Amino acid sequence: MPPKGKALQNTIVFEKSGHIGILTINRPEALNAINSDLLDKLFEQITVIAADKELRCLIMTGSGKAFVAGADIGEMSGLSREQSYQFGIKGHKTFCAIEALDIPVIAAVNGYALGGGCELALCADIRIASERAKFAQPEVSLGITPGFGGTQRLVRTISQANAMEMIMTGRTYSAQEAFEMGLVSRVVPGDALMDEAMKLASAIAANAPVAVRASKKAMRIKYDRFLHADLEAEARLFSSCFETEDQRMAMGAFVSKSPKSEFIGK
Ligand code: DAK
Repeated sequence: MPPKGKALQNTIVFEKSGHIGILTINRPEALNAINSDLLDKLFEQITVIAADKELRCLIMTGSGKAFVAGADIGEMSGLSREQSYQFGIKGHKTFCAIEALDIPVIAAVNGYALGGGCELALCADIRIASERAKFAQPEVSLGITPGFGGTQRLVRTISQANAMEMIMTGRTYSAQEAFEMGLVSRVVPGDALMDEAMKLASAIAANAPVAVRASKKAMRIKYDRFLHADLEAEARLFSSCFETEDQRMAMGAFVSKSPKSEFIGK
């Protein structure tokens, strides 16, 4: 059945197909990078979804060749420590609202899921990936730490060693490697991604809604314990990286499309 509904805002598109919601991050000209405005619209849309009692499952995906290529580096490049802290708190509010949905959330990762994009996928209950998907937490190569919950959600999702390696190296992982680490539950051909996501969502939506919601809540108890306090600690740590020479140099190099200098530790 084709999705019904209409776009609420430009950068966030929401459609419904029966009991299934499909939320698309839609800023393809910047590979769906998350800026403050997009974050506000995402929060607004999640609030609408939370109030919709017809919905039984939500799929999140991205338009074009990216799921989300990260937080918007141009917007972040000039932030002060205090502004970066506020940006992080705003991100946590939105990402926690996704996790707090009582229906299951599936991330259908269609392409780049980098930095804030990988962190957004981590807010879903189930992640499936196109074979074209790429995953990374490259923040340390930009002079900062993950700031939308990656340091906390990654260690709760995959092994400590794999999470440490992924964040400390900043390297990019293929969809197959993400599957082997347990970051995604399956990899499917690119053209089949949304069909597979819809099949999965339909199977979930055909089950008893009260039981599905109760199962989700029960399975999240251990994961969610201390999460909010841990995210607050993350926010304090990443803001300490802002206004450093390394952060200004690395983000400035991305924005001006020039090569990075060596990091100096200041
Ligand atoms: N931010 C802003 N613009 C981005 C972007 C991003 N993350 N990623 C891509 N774009 C833009 C590019 O600048 C380009 O714009 P124009 O030049 O056309 O105006 C357009 O998207 C297309 O990108 P490319 O021309 O680069 O496309 P390619 O296929 O050649 O390369 C790429 C694709 C994904 C390899 C490349 O775009 C890339 O390396 N992008 C950056 C990936 C990245 O490093 N992402 C992680 C960002 S760090 C925090 C909160 C959150 C976070 C941290 C702190 N606090 C609250 C403080 C999270 C941090 C991150 O996510």
